Amino acid sequence: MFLVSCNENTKLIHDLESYNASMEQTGYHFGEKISFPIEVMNSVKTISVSFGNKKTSNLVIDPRFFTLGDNMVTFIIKTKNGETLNQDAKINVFAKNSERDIPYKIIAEYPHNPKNFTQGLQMEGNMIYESDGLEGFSQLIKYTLGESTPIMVTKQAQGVFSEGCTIVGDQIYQLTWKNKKGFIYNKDSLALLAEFNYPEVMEEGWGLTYDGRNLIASDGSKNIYFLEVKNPTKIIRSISVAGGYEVYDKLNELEYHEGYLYANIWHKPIVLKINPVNGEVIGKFDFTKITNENTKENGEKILNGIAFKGNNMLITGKNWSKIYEVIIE
Ligand SMILES: [Ca+2]
Repeated sequence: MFLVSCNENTKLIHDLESYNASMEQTGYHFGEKISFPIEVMNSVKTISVSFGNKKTSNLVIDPRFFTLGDNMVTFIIKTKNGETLNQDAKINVFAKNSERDIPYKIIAEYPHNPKNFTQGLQMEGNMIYESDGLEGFSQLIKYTLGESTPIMVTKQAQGVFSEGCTIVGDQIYQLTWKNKKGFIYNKDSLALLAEFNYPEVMEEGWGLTYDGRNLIASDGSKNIYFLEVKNPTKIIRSISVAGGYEVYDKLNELEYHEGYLYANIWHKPIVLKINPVNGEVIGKFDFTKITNENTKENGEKILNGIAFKGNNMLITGKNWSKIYEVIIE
């Protein structure tokens, strides 16, 4: 009897595991129900989903429990034999509509200092504001587009690794990677005005932008956090990002422009256009060609820098020697 039950349990877990694995590509959408194959359901009394800190016995993909993108869950199965079994699974939730490839044309190239390990890029007027990373080399600089010599430089203290930056009125906000804090500078002089702690839930500081109301930050996950400007430790709301057929994580440099959020992804030659209301990716720019040209001799020289010059996008990367101006078609 024991052996039979043991074998049945092994088979049940195996069936559940292969079903869940087979569904990773297909994914689910909000409102759909997870329907397990009949051979699984035949041996099951109840099945519930645990997310670690919360649990539901409803198998509908409900936004109260699931987020867009990948969800790491554990299925808790009570068998008809009265035993409890656990099976870990990745449940992918996709956006309602598929993202489209956005056509573009590169219409201009400008110099970019290849010493700059770019982590944040923004343009205002004819001026580029750039945050550069690496310990011992971290800095905030400003220079005229077309020049690569900065007209102003603020170096970071030893031990600080700078990340994304954004303009908020007459100030600049800048994140750090692992120092758990950010800095506020005077936009004209780049003089340091204040420090803040970014929210505890953000494991690291990556990208930063501003939508006219809130700071918007990434932390290297699939999540984007909207922070209060006056107190950036406070999260106003957050979104998870996914496309119609693909999950994305490691969201990095950000730019908010005309109602949409643009993000590039760590070690990928693409820029996503995201609906900032719900996290759905609506379009994707493929910058494989310029990324390959710039990444040739060092794989860490990745695309990481999005700014807007009017309605044209500016793209650069870590240690790239150029900034590209992109007209969106
Ligand atoms: Ca940016």
